[in-house]
Amino acid sequence: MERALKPTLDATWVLAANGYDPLREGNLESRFAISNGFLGIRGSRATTRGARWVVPPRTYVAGLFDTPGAEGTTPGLIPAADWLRVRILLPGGPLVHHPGDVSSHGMTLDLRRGALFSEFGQLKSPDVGMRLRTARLVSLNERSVGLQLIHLEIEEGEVEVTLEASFEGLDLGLVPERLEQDLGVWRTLRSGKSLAMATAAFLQVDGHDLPPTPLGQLKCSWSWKSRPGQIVCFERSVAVVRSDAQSLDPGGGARDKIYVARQLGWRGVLAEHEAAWTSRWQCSEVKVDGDAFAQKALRFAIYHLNSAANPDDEHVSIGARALTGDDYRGHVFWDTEIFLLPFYILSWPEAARALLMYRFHTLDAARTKAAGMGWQGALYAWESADTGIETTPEHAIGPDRQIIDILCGKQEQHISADIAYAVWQYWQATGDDAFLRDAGAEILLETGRFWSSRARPEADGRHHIRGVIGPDEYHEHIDDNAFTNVMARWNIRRALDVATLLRGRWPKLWTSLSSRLALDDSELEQWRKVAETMATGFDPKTGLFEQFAGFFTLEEIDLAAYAGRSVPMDVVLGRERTRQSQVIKQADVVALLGLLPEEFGGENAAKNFLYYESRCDHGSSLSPAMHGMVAARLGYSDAALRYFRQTAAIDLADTHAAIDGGVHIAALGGIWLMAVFGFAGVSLQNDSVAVDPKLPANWRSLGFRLQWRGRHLKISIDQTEQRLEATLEAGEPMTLVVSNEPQELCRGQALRVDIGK
Ligand code: IFM
Repeated sequence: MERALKPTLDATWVLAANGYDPLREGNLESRFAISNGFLGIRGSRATTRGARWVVPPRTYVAGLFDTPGAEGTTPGLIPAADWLRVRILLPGGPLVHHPGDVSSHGMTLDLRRGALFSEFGQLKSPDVGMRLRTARLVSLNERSVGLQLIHLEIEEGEVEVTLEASFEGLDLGLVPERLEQDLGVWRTLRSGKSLAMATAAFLQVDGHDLPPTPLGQLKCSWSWKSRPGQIVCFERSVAVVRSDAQSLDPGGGARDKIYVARQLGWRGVLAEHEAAWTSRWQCSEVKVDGDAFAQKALRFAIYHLNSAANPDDEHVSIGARALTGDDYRGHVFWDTEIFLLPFYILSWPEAARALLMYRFHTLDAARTKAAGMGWQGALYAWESADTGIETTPEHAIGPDRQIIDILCGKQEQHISADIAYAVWQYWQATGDDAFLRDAGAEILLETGRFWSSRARPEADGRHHIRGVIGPDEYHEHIDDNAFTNVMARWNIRRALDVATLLRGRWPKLWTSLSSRLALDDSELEQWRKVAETMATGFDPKTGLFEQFAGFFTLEEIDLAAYAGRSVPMDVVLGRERTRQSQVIKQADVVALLGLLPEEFGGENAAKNFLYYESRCDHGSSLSPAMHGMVAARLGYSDAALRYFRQTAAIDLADTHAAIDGGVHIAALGGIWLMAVFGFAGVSLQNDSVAVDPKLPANWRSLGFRLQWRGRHLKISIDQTEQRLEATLEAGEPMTLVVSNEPQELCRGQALRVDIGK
């Protein structure tokens, strides 16, 4: 076991933290979290810190939402019991890892193997000295299974030792239904779900099994006499099953899963998990030569992206902090479709499909929301949990401790177009017609229908969308937000495209779908008119989009004068003055440029970028990444690299504001976006993939793999040699557009293109 508990030696594949610093503890727990898209466990310490350990390490289960507080409060993810609790009892009392004992403790997150290791060099108590190594993982191969391994080497002392393994937090948030020796079954208070956790644990002393002493519900212990040189190996596995209907008892399923895990043994579970990670890295690794920090940032980002998704569950999506922390209570935002989906679409299409199916399964809730607000079609929840009903809290405490209204749940409506955008991108990139027929088309039609009813004709002959919030949340209740309106127009046009496509290619399906949706030609004609006359705020004289009606008349504030501030500008200026100013919270017109560059012809892309960049305070973690991607495409490589580093620092830098509430998964998706869509300049065309590299000066090369319509491509960009090499590793020949020149790519023939100017 000792060998298995040694992390990867190559320092570029691991994150390490030594010692103990109470101020950094919450950060580490988020950053060092492990997850497989179903289970997520914060990277908390492996041994008890005694009374100071007040919050047990969180184990999250995707989709386990409930409203445990007063009725009517916001639903959130409910943590499961902590199945990792271990106490080592010695004659003088339990062994406690004292916070002051900084010398001995190290934690290593192994990004390559997807596991968290810790090592306690010397744990000394008056009775005994020991070395302790631990590992924990949640299997990427069998997502319901978690594994904990502990290797103890006794260095001195001949005393009675007891290792006690238990589950903690048995009645925190969930109602216990059945607590047995090796199985717990709980139900949620209100949401009608249940959860089962089955466990099996073994302990060997010098290679001999020791029988456990059962201590009741999910708790047992082993006792032995220590002696110097003794090796003790402890293994515990857990199998977790969630049931979304309380009538179905998940206990049997959890027992079956633990039985299979026991048959495999910890070596088998570990081997399958590592093989699954190897295959994920094979598909998704991005290699940078010449910038060690960028390489680490990409590995860290891709580790969390691969950890966050679950291709086998269509009823969950990825929350703003994935399964790594409590912030935003597991709620799903546009972050998933706009910042994460591109990674999954191009490197893990099965995961992308499941994430979009979650939106299909929540389409009815989106229809209900639209109808409730007096519109047609589907308006998705700004914050969504399991059912898709709106879960944005209506109030929050502002920086000045005043209670403020949160209007996003009602007004941040661009989410519907963002989801449509992701559906279209997925279908374009995968050619998954079955998805389009079964789910995607309906999402596109119902969101297109929403916008066609939402935009109203006015005396100027144009359609206007009033009373919204764009991505820049400093400005509420605004009219004609360029991002919202242009995305809405794009959404309507794709809905019309999909109607034409279905009618032509699958007429029977079109007949049944259009009749089920009561969609006729006159309505489609009305959609067309709305799209044609949508107000966009574009001024052909200046080439600028006005972010929303009246934005140009607001107070201009020189953000350079506030450089070095540690809080967002709405805190510096106050909410009201910020609202009356041109200070922007995050990429808004710049996000539109990132998503629909074709709307910005000629010089307009650069003009809009430079105009809005200088007005943005990056008050959202999503903002630098979107700016970085756009800057990289425009060839502003130095600025783009600055944004890349700023984004990486959000979750990686110890100096950054606390990330106790979990990693910022959208910013991590943004790191991938900046590298692949930004510096490599990858874009999806109608019938091809395009690459237009503009690497930062210090990046000698950039390499990655992509999947496109069943093909597997490998692309390496060598800046030193000014050459791009592409290989088609699987699939039919295709066109790859390199720096605007179409090239044919066939299997077995590496394509080499000179990219020197
Ligand atoms: O979705 C974002 C939003 O754009 C800004 N506030 C935080 C949300 C979750 O990341």
